[in-house]
Amino acid sequence: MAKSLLVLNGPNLNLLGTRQPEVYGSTTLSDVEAMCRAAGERLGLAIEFRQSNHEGVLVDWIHQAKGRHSGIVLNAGAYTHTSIALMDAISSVELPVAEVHLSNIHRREAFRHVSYISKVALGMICGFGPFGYVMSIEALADHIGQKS
Ligand code: DHK
Repeated sequence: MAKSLLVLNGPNLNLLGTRQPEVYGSTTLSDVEAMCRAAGERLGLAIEFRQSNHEGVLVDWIHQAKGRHSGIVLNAGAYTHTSIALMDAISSVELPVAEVHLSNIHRREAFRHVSYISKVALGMICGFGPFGYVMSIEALADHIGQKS
């Protein structure tokens, strides 16, 4: 069976395309999903793509990823900067996590410079818009030894 990655999106990312386009661009979340699926196909990886506005739901999905997926691409939205629960969930499942942000969080408000996810992620990509998701998938594919 093909290896798979979970691509997980947090709060407000369902509004991509119309939400502050000057910050997040005009690409919709379904466009991002299509880009992820194309990258997965190219690399021989199945992609499960999800979004929730609820912290506990994201925690549940991270738990369920253990044994089902080989890694997680995570844009936790604003929970990036607040959620010890998400950080602990990632530590608990011991899966490689690629943290991604559309915007460059270090060019923005000081409260966005702190990431609880970065403390447990394999690495982080930010500031390259939706292409960051593709880079994250490639980075995880390389990490888990997946050859296309
Ligand atoms: C998305 C959000 O919703 C913000 O809360 C983060 C991140 C940045 C992004 O750039 O994708 O601060």
